[in-house]
Amino acid sequence: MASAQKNLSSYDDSSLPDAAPMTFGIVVADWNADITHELYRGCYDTLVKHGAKEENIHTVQVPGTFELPAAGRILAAREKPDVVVCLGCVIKGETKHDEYINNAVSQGLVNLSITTGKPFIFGVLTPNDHQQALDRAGGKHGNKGVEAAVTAIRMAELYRSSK
Ligand code: DLZ
Repeated sequence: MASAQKNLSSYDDSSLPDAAPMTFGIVVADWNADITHELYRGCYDTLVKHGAKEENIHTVQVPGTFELPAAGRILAAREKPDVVVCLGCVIKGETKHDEYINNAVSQGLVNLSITTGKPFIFGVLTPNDHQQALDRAGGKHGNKGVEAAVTAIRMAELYRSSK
């Protein structure tokens, strides 16, 4: 029987769509700034590397990860970007604050994506300790801000094709 499967593309660096016509919002939390500002750098540089124009990348800083959904909504309404990337880092501590924040933010961002029809990208690290965060912000596990940017470009393409 003939297969109806689509050949899935690998979306490595060379197969990503050109980001030149796309517009982006980035919200970055300042809590754990040594980590989140590195995520931001990786994200921003990756968007530009793939053709995004600097004037089409709108950035907002917020105090902590908990503020990402509210600020993302404000940024989306103000600048009308194709996609909003939200970057933060919540490190596990002695209390359950990380669970409350991470659950609220992941739920908040998916709710925004569904209710607005615009993609909101979850670029939040949820490490057990500071070293795990460093490992994912330019360390041995790469920079998750780069991955968030790649996801944003793919989702911006999908969003633009739906308009
Ligand atoms: C309060 C708090 C704590 C304890 N830890 C973090 C964290 O690890 N990462 C982070 O981004 N934010 C943290 N915050 C701050 C909250 O996200 C938020 O800014 C405050 O609760 C005010 O709403």
